[in-house]
Amino acid sequence: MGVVNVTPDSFFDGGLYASTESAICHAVRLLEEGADMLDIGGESTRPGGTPVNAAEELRRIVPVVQALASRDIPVSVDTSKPEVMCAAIEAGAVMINDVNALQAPGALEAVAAGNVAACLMHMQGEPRCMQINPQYSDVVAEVKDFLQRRLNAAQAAGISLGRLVIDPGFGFGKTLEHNLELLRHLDRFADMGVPVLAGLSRKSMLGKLTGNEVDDRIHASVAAALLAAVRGARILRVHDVRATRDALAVYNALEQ
Ligand code: HH2
Repeated sequence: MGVVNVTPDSFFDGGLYASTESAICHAVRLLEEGADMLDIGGESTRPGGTPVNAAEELRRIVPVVQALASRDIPVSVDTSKPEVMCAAIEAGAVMINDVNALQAPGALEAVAAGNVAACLMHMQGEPRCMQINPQYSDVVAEVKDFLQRRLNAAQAAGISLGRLVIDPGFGFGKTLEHNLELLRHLDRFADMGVPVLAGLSRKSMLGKLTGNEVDDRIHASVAAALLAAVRGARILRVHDVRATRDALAVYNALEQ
């Protein structure tokens, strides 16, 4: 899954693809590099980020989603707002990627009615304050328990298991130790009966491990993506598609 942020402030690609044309061009480039699908975002969820309203999020993403979907490109939209979900589905998105796991009133209904796939992600707190002292007694068990409850809620709302994906939410209300513990035990999420998505690309945990700034985290990102794949992740949400594809080609050759 290639990431395209149509935002001025995303933590890595903020401002690079903020216009419709540049976002579409970047999306096409990521497909050429080997992405199977694209995740289009109109609001940064970085720690301390400022929320945007639905009208602005729609202005950013809808033309991009329409242009890509009209070329039969599988598009996911990264949003937590039910009205953005509805408009994204109308514009042709086939998946809603929600860092809030469809907890907003109306979100489950929007996905159920739209007959699309959904990624349910775990986050402790909210982006504005999630990195201030996150706490768990057993991070793997607690994140699994949350995701299981959200899978149950989604199914109760009429979204079949075959449409759902789970994500432990690396960096969303987690310390470096929490993130490492989740990556170490990612195979325990792969046992939950739905595909696991992992988003580690360029994240600050990789900066903490390497001492590198965000622009210099491609090697660490590829290593993290590959380790997630080895532990059962089925969807890798990445900014660097080509480099990740190359690493997967080596891994897949051994696994065949
Ligand atoms: N990470 C980000 C955004 N959305 N969705 C899922 N399912 N999993 C993730 O790990 C995830 C996500 C953060 O990355 P990015 O979109 O590049 O940054 P920003 O939120 O600043 O736009």
